Amino acid sequence: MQALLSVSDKTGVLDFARELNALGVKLLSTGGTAKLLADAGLPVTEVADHTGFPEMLDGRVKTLHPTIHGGLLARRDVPEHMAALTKHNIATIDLLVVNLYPFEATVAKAGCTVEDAIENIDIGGPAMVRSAAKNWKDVAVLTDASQYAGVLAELKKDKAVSRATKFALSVAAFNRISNYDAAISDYLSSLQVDGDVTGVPARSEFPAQSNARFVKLQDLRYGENPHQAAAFYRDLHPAPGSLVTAKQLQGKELSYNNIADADAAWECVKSFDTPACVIVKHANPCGVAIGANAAEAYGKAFKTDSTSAFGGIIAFNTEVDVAAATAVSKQFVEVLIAPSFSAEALALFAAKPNARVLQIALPPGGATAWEQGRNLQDVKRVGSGLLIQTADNRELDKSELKVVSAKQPTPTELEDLLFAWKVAKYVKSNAIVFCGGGMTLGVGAGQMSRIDSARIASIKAENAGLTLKGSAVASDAFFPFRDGLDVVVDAGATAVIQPGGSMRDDEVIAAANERGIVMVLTGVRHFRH
Ligand code: 93A
Repeated sequence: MQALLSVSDKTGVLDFARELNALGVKLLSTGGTAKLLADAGLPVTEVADHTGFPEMLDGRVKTLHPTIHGGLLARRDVPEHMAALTKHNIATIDLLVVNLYPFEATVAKAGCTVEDAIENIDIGGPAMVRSAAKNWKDVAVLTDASQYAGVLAELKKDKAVSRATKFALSVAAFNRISNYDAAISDYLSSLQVDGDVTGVPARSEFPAQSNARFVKLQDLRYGENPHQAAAFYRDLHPAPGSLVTAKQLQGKELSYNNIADADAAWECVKSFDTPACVIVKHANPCGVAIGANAAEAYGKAFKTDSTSAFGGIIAFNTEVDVAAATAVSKQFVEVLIAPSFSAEALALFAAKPNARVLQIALPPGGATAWEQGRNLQDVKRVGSGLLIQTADNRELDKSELKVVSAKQPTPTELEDLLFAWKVAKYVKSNAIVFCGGGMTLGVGAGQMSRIDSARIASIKAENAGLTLKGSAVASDAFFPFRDGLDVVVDAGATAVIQPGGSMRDDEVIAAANERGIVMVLTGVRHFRH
């Protein structure tokens, strides 16, 4: 077995090479790495001696030679490949250890010149890594010191590196190259096009291009409207329990709007830890409820706004059993989402072949645990730019609530308030959400003025024949004036939850006291646009 070691970051490589040597592996190496090994007394052949071609152009050409790439790329199972190696007197290279010129670290240094940056673009290293990674069945390619120990353990135990490890190393290698090239591309793109490219470029903390990497899942028939083209991508490493991990069990192909609405419904429903149902229409929940089981939660959610629920996206955070399926199948449903379905429930939906049924496993440890850990990003396109922010995954703890009214909330009111607050986070701003008894009673979404959202929410409750008397209401942002508050109290609300923080908080709190209602401040805002 022959190994080629060529590393800029020499951490751990000497020990690794020593162990390889002890296992009888022949060592090939480039200038600096070879010197390190030779100085430590290891038998090592310089690549230049191996190829018979000297390093040249200040080291720009070291390993770019058929003797090296032939040794890496030849398929051991193809006799013609092996015959070609013999003909040209090329020995196979079975283990490649490369880490690249430190481009990222170089450009991160204050005062890095374009020249410095360019000289740190590694060419020969990535070329070898790609050759080895392509030929992963025959070559183990190590691109990071953290991989040395595992490979060594396998070599000691089995005298070979397993197929699974070689494949994993190949994937890691291509990921590394891809990130490396992205860093080069980001840096070069950040240079001012008409500026002095030989000077010190202005470089911000954030790369010029997003480092987000996506995998295309499918082309969509069209976008938000039929004249728009669209495709669906997922993050390279998606969060468990996210929409992109869904398995479609039946139904027509998902459309752009289906996917957007399904995401809104799923994100909302999975934030509850008791059986819950969320019905979404045009990106807003038009009914949200919790219940003893899926069927009860659905029944309550449907009641909020049965008109809008028609053709809606319905999501559950619990198994859809036959009772829930029977109830749901009475309405026209575009997409149905749940972590699981009973066999009878699925049989019931089989009779509705157009309904899209998605199964998504809940994330381990709960949605919020995962999202907080992952710091997911929200991206919004603006003109030829991007707005990127961390996701709004701020969950409220009861202890953060501040009762500012004279009247204290009862335990039931507190529950209703927290429920309303949870829902308001998923309603487009300005959001006003009336709730009671673990269900939404009226949802006012997406209005330019808060008072209009309040009016719409109460009109909708009235249309649905629901009483708002004694209801709890959540407002996603503070009341700028008392007028919005008066509308919700006139409609019947007796408890309000809102962030607070308005210049006129005093006036709004005084109004709450004047009207004898409970007011709770969260100190957190949930704009959603
Ligand atoms: O200048 S290069 O792009 N040309 C090459 O042919 C080449 N071969 C290996 N850089 C090249 N390398 C890189 O040299 C490796 O990727 C590694 O980072 C570095 C190790 O050089 P040394 O062993 O001389 O320290």
